[in-house]
Amino acid sequence: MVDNEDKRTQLPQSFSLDDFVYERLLSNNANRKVIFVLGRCFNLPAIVILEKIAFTEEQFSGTDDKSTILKNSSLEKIMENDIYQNNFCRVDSDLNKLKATIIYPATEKHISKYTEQKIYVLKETPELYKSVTLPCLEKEQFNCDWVYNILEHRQEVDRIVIEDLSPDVGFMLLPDLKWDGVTDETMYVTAIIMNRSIKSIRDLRESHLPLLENIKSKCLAAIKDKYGVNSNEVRAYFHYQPSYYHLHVHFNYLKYDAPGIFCDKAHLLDTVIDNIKMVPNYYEKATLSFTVRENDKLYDAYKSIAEE
Ligand code: G7M
Repeated sequence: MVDNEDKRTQLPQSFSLDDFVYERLLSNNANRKVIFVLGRCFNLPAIVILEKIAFTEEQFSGTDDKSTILKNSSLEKIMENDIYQNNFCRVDSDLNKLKATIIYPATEKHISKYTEQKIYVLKETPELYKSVTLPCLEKEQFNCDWVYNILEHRQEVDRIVIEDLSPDVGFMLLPDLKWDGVTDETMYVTAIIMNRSIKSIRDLRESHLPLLENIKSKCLAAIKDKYGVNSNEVRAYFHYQPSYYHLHVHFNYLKYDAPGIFCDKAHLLDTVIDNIKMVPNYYEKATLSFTVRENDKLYDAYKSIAEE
């Protein structure tokens, strides 16, 4: 399959999933109710990610009859026994939307990322970061054009929640691609920093504390303002390794188990700030563990070191 990293083909405005020719299932996550499907659109590879959306309280409490799930449903019985009954429930299609994310043209890296595969944990010393991780990510990392489109106000402009254009401590906060932007129960916004020279937490030093403190205080205030979520109900963290090597902070609603929140990948913003306050070059000296997928080039790179 061709790699489409340099092709900037866009889907036409009139695009519908009828234009998507199914090829194969990449993975199916029954817990998250998300499916990743590979196909082709206009002869180029495309990935469609379909996700069932969480319920909202308004779908039940709406005063307008039409807006409540229960008022417009029909039941199809599966079984009953004593006081127990199981049914399929059909609801108005407007109240039962799927979130559909489309990646087009999809690259080999995207296909690999969403393919079901084994994962392994690696321990990265500072030396291994310099000799193995850094050269590998410089060659293999995902393109960050979508990040620069945001920072240069070319895309997602109307989605920006708050921005601070300072080159040193500035950032833009906006809904993450993983969020539909309306379901409060799964609130997920991301702060992308203005400075283009910080790839990940590995690069963070004492001089970046004002940047981290600025992001923390302004983003938590903006989230409270816009979504009504208190700062003690927000999970603020980095990924290590991230998919995109331009520093950004994930913020989501604590009750929502967003993908990538586990200790093998997530580093709390507060902990990162504290570590740097205690040891100014903590992230230069620390051994950091993280997970890789079997098909990741980074896994190959570490495997070849182990075999030497
Ligand atoms: O794993 P990492 O820390 O690199 O996470 C990157 C985050 O950026 C993920 O949560 C993605 O869902 C999010 N993201 C990726 N893309 C391509 C976009 C995009 O085009 N727009 C927005 N708003 N978020 C994105």
